[in-house]
Formats: sequence, C-alpha cells, structure tokens
Amino acid sequence: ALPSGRTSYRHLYEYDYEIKDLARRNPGLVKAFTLPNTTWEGREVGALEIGTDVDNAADGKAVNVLMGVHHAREWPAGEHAMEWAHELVKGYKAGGELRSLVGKTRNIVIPIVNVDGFSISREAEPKGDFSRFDYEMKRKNCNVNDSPEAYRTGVCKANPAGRQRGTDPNRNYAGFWGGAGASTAWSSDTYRGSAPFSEPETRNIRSLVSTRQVTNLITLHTYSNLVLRVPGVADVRPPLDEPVYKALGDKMASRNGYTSQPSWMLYDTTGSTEDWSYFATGGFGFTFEIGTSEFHPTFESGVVAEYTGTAPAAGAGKGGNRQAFIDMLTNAATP
Ligand code: 0X9
Ligand code: ZN
Repeated sequence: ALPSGRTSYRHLYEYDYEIKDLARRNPGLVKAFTLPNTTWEGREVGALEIGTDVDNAADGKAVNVLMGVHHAREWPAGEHAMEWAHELVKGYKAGGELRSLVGKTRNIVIPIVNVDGFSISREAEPKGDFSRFDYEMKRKNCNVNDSPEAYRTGVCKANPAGRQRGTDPNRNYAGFWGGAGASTAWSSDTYRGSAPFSEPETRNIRSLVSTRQVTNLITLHTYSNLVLRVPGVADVRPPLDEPVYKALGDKMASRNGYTSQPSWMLYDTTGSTEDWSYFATGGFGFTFEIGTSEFHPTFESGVVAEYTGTAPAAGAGKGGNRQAFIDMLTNAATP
C-alpha cells in the first residue's frame, strides 16, 4: 500500500488540503508554505518542508528537493511526490533509518509546480469544439500573453486554442535557454517562453534553489522509466562530476528498474530544470520519467503503486521510487 493509503488520483484541492493538514498534525516536523510567485491564474503553489525543528530555517543542513508536475497531464508525478512527504513523516515517527536521515537534512516537497495546468487537466470537461481529452492532455502553463492577440483574452482554458496557450515550464529555465530542443512558437508544446524565467512557476523554483542549500533535487515527470541527468543537450560536455553523478543515477535506477542516462540521449532539450540547477549550484539534479507508456494511466494500472516497487507493472524494480528517493536523501545527508 501507499504511505497515504490512497486509491485514486488527487485533485488540486486535495493536494492543498493535505499539505496544510500534514503540517497541522506534525508541528515542529512539518511546515507548509507557499512559493513566492502566484501563477498567471492567481493560484498559490503549495510546498512542504520536513525536518527536525523545522521552524528554525537557519540550521545549515543540506536541502533535498522533490517536485512534481511541471507538465499538467503528468499526474503520477504529483502522486509520487506527495507519497514521499507521507513517507518521511511516517518514517521519522517510526524511528530507524528515515528518522536519522530526516534529522540530518531538510526536505522540501512541491507536489504540483504547474498548478494552473494541472487543474485544467485534472478537471477536464468538454468545452465547445474541444473534447475533454484536449484539456486532459494539456502540458504547459497558463501564460496567454505570447499568444496572438485574439487568443490573449479570457482564461487559459477558453477556446479556441485552449490547450495550445502557455509556456513549457521545462524549457523556461536559464540553463542553455535559447538552444536546441525548445520551440520559439507560442503554440508548441515545448514553447520556451519570451525569456529565461519569464514564468512564475520557474521563478518559484529559482527562488527556492537560490535561497536554500539545495544539494540534491529530483523533478518528476511521466513517462519512459528513466533516470536522467545533465546535460540535456548533446553539444554540451559532461560535467567534471560526471562519474559521481552517474553513480548516483545508476544506484537509483537499480531501485526503480529505470534506465539511467544523460538526458540528451533521450532528445535535446534546453531550459530544463536540472540543466539550470546543476550548472547554477553544483547540486545534483535528476529528472525521473515514471511509467512505461502513458502520461496518466488509470490509477489501477499500478504506475502510482510503482512508488513502493511492489506493483507488477514493467519498470517496477527493487524498492521502487521510494527507495530511489531514500538514496537521494542518503546522498544529501552525507557525511
Ligand atoms: O521533454 C521533457 O520535458 C521531458 N519529457 S516529458 O515527456 N515529461 O515532457 C524530458 C526532459 C528530459 N531532459 C532534461 N531533463 N534535460
Ligand atoms: Zn514532463
């Protein structure tokens, strides 16, 4: 079973409630907070911090970050992040390995980075000429400003061109922004935005990574069963840290049964999360691609249960993502 015991995909309001509820029930261990920038549609982005004496922000411990749903339709990414938050709380209380690791680190979990896009995808209904499926498969955020004038009014969800509006948050970071594997076209699913960090979602992560001692970071996506590390683009040389970076990626992949590789081997990207965070801070950043073949298969498919590594689905290895996340936490807690 999952740490939370859930059996269906969460809605955005459930994430919001659970974030606050976990903090309320665990004073001193769990803090709920919101990231500094509200989104284009005016939503707040909720986050959790888990650590001993959590209200003392200046204890100098390494910060380990797990985040989900840069891409609206990739629902399992939010689920695995939220389950990790429950895992840490339960593990701390139970004593043993996780209690010691939590005591040595700060853990930040942002289940849904792109709250506007996720809300449209998760609550999709037929609208005008557009099928329910169109909205359900939205990927980007809700920046309508770069669309042609006729499409700029109204909300992100309005027809026509509802799904096409927005910037891809995973092409908007400053790392190699402007290079290959990102589009300059407003309607493309990989639109890079008007400038690096033009979006509230990426500015939120920049602010977190720049103000805290983030040594380890995983950003969750679906799908392809991959553990990806820098560089995201073929014409950038591997960093000097490559042997250690690779070893950590390989170790995590041995837990979840995924393939560990530099992300350019999948395809070129620029402006992605860890291609900024690693080159900006030197902290290890990875993209996990959860699942084999769908952005959000039915909950019953076992892709969310792959978190624990017990699901029969292909790609579920020894210990699942749960154990891979513990490897990352262990790395953050060293020595
Ligand atoms: O294209 C993406 O942003 C990711 N795949 S997805 O299907 N979830 O959209 C892969 C990004 C891999 N590259 C880097 N992280 N650099
Ligand atoms: Zn994605």
